[in-house]
Amino acid sequence: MSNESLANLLKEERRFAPPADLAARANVTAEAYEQARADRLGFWAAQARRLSWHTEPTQTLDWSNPPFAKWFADGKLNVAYNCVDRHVENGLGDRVALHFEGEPGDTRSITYAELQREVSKAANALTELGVQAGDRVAIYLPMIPEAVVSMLACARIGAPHSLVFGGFSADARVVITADGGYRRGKPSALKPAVDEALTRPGTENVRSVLVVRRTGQEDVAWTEGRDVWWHDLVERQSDRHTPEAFDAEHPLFILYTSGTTGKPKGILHTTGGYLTQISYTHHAVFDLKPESDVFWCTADVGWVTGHSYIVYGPLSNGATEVLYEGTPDTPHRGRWWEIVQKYGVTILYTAPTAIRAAMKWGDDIPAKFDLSSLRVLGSVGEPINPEAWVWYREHIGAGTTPVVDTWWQTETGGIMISPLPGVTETKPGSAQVPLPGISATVVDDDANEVPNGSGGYLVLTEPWPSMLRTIWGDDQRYLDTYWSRFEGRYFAGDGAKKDEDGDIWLLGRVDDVMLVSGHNISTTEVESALVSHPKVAEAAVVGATDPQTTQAICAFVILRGDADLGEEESAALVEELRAHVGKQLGPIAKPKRILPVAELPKTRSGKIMRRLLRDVAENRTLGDVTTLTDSSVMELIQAKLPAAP
Ligand code: 6R9
Repeated sequence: MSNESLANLLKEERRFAPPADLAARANVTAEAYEQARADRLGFWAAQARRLSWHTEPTQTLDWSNPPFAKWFADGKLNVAYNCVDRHVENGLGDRVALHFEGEPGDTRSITYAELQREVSKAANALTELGVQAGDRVAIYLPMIPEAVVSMLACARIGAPHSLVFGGFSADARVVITADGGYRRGKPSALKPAVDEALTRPGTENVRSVLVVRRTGQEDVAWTEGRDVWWHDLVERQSDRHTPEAFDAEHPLFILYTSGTTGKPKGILHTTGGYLTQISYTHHAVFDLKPESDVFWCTADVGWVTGHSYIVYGPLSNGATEVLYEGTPDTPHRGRWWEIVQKYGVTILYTAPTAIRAAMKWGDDIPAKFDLSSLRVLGSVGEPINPEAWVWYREHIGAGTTPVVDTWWQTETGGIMISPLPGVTETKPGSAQVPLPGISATVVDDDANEVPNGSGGYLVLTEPWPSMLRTIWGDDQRYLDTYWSRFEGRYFAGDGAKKDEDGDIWLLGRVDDVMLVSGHNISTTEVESALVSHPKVAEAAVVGATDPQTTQAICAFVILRGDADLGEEESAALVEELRAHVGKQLGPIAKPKRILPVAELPKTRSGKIMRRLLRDVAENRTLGDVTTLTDSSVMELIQAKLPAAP
């Protein structure tokens, strides 16, 4: 990629200062950046003291064998104790930890004292099933309290969990699942997928399948001797359990990345450094005041966002949070806003895909609900188009609530680049600045840091506490994937640019960058230009092989308000959109083809699978579609496609 690559195309000049009252009471001020700059390791050692250690660490970072990091290596702690018991010991047992809202409307509020009993029973149950420290447990559950309880029970006994999200592989001792969950108003079975997976090779170690009854479907296939109901086993356990302290580097979980290309990577996270950074970032980025805030992260617990910002961050900080099982449009398109109103949610953390869907459904829907409790809004998962960012602030945040665009990955464990709501003057569409204690920059092909105003590759230049420790069972792949592209620096795989102030803008995965007549063009910028047109709700852009220009830009767009156009109107709109992009970004970025579609292919974490759209644009047979939320989407898109020009 050349230095003018990922060219500085889109000009976004809107700026939003932090609200004065929030800034005056903010958990973290500008001073934190100074402290961390002066003594990065001292800064993280201080953050580690947010936790209760069984044995206080005397070491901070051991980087003697890079890139294999050890953080707080001589410390010992128990993660579940930190997320549950210590709050009860501190007199907060009656505080609600989880407000659970089931999709059919059933609800359950669980206090920290209740959570302590539930986690203790589940830990005792796993022990009865023979699970010991170091044994793996696979979890495949809907968004119900038992998912959180199971994860904490595993952490409590030192059994690394692996949440299954999409494709199933169960190299574990025990699998925890449910008969089913509710999605889009209907019970949807889960256990058959587990039963099927356990017939495959590599699953011989699974001795038990622990099954939560969620939907009460009648015909649950049962393997005697292997399957056991949660309500039979867990309910009869003692609700007391003494947590054992584990080494700071004891494995906490393995999470398989969706792997848009290639075979999935098992990302390993460990105990002390992970919890330190997750707890700190949740406190800093969301300005969490545990005594008064109601936090809601809408992610699935099976995604890293759910691990870090439903389970470990909020609970380590003693937060009260919402856990919602279902989809945003069941039974109606105002469901989320109804939940915000009902529980008085103050901090909402969601993904751009959800924001764009809400935009498409119309401003009038959130306007029907009282959203005045909200005081911080977060975004994660993809670059957020400036238009979606501004809509989020305007229509969900009453035009006053700060929006924090948080960049991070499964591999980074926690948030790395983000504004701070009481400090940063925000810019729509930019994650802006590395958090205190985090070092990131943008480099060119030759590993030189690019000047302000230029683009290149995002790299992380110093180790951080919640970094992945390796790819499970494959140290070489860990080295090759992340540490070989640029000597001594972590290669994130994302394109980025620095603006004139040195703030960072993420431009999408480098695999998605398009090469058009010798220019590198970012999919994100063309998508943002399309979304800034009033008729476009969502856009996905890919580069399709082209004999004249190397690649040609091909755009798939979802129109706002479900507009259904005739052929002529549609052709006119396509021309209008091409002109609009040309005006915003220059003629080179004009899409060659624009195709209105009803849906886009997405992973369960809301990321657009551009690889599949590239297959369509190049008239190829589709690649692997197993991580799609809805595989019928691709058929609809293909049916829409005229023969290639
Ligand atoms: C947390 C999570 C990681 C990839 C990452 C990047 C994209 C996430 C983003 C963002 C731009 C943001 N990504 N947050 N891009 N701005 N705020 O999403 O983890 O599922 O592993 O994905 O997601 O491309 O490299 P994961």
